[in-house]
Amino acid sequence: MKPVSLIGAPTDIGASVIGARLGPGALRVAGIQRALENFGNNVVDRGDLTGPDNPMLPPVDGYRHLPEVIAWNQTLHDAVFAELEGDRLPITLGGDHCLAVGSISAVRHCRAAGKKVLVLWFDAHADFNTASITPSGNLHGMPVACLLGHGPDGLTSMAGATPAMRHDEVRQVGLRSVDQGEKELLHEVGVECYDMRYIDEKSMRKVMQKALAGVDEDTHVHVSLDLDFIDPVVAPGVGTPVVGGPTYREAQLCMEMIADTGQLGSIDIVELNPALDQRNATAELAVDLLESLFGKSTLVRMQR
Ligand code: 4U7
Ligand code: MN
Ligand code: MN
Ligand code: MN
Repeated sequence: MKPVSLIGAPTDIGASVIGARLGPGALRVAGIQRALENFGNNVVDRGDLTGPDNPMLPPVDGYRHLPEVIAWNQTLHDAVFAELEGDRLPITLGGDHCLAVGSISAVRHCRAAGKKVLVLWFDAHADFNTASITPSGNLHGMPVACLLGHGPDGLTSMAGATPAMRHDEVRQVGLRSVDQGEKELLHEVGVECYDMRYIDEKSMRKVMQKALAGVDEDTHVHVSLDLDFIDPVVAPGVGTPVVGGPTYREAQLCMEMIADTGQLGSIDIVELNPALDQRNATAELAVDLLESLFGKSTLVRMQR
């Protein structure tokens, strides 16, 4: 396994519910570094990035805090890029999900981009809004659209090439709250989505087999984990909870199946809101899921 770098991005600049700025601290309190070291990983905590404060202003032309969101993402992009160029595995500790523009643009931008890239987007939401269709103006509801070229210049061109990603390089798992305009755009663009109905009908195992189809030794897998992916009974510490999500074990299975590929290259842990959490349970859950991503297994029976 590559050496790991933790990068804190303490901001809620893309959300309207504040509190995600406290996420990196809560993940550290939950023991993120020690947990990964226990698997024999070399882990360095790079500390927290800095960026503009959240001015809590209303949207302008369909976007809230666009200049501030661009600033945070450019800083994160540069930090993630430096880790990838150093052949390390960066974990972004968010912060809200607008940050995935910066981290994933860095994946596209780096040397490893000679490789194939697969982004696995775990989320209750599709994050596929644009200025004209967003119900909120919140940029944490737009990062996938931005990465696929639908968004403001400052966020679509961060990887150098625009768009940063092709639609068939992103697969979304766990969707259950997608706005009407978003749904239409998702279909038009053709993003592969495994919504909750599909997960219920086919099982998480089938879904992950499909989501991981085509991953080979030449693939960089990026995991973008919005903690509102998991059912809020298990993961209450998020700003935009949606009932009816995956169970603890279903979420673990996703991570275990990704670990089995051996192709994990970079991670975002986002949307943790410690101000809404219950005794840091959601941060501890995030650490459990990370352990599985790095190969912790409940397997007792012999491997086939
Ligand atoms: B998250 C929403 F309208 N779609 O755009 C929006 F429902 O990163 C929610 O997935 C976005 O947590 C949630 O504001 C963004 C809303
Ligand atoms: Mn999200
Ligand atoms: Mn979400
Ligand atoms: Mn959210």
